[in-house]
Amino acid sequence: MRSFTAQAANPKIIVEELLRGAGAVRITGLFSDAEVAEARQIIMAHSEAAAEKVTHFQGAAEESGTINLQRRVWNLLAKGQVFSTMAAHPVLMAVLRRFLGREVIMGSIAANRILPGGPGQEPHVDYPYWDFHDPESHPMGLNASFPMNAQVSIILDPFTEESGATAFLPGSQQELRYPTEEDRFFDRCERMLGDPGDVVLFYGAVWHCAMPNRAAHDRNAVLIQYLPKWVKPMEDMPAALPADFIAAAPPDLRQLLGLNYPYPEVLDAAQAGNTEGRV
Ligand SMILES: O=C(O)CCC(=O)C(=O)O
Ligand SMILES: [Fe+2]
Repeated sequence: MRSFTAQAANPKIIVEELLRGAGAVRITGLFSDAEVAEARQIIMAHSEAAAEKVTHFQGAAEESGTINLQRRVWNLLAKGQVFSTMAAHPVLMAVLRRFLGREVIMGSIAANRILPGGPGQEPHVDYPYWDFHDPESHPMGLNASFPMNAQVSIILDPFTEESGATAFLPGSQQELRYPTEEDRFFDRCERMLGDPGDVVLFYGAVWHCAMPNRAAHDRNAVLIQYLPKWVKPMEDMPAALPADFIAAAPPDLRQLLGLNYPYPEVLDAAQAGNTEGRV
């Protein structure tokens, strides 16, 4: 996986790497120690209760009985200003705008905390591809040459092989399908290693999964999903945020929340109560 400093994070080179290279890049040192500490503290506090929140890929966890050791914290924008800063970081926005279009939106921002002893996941592809076991539920001819997802993992604890750094198979994004046993994912995968404050940006069509945490420390990351403006977001963030948060949101954040994109709209004049009509 190629690594860039924030200053050297050239969107053109990174987008090429996402589409036709490994499918993932690291950007080092994007967030300060203070930002990492604040985000981590909020996530730890919100995930203290052992109650497991819904996750989409429990996989091995259900079998091993370790379900409480992988915890999600959803709707992070409502839980601390630092998460808005992270989601709309200008270095990320420049890459994402090139990759997914200038009007890119956010589909989800959640934390994944894997406690010591916690389980990994099954290799998968991310929303909106994650039901790709059933390719016929998607349009005919869909392929990976134009992307409908980008994932950002903001690393808040050391991501090592031992602590369960995300595994991925470089180049697999080009196939746009689910891995099977014959793909021998776990024999061939690489790991998204990094330090707190680093970011891994990947195309969610690349086969990947969280790995078991065998370290003595928690493994926290903020996971952000970005989508083209017309893909239905996974989380209904505007509905989950207070009205005053939305009223005060700066322009990039409004865009990420999907507030600039008007569809679906009621375009029938009578229904819209618009006596002058629209067309
Ligand atoms: O936390 C990780 O390492 C990856 C999580 C992931 O891929 C997912 O939940 O879709
Ligand atoms: Fe994933």
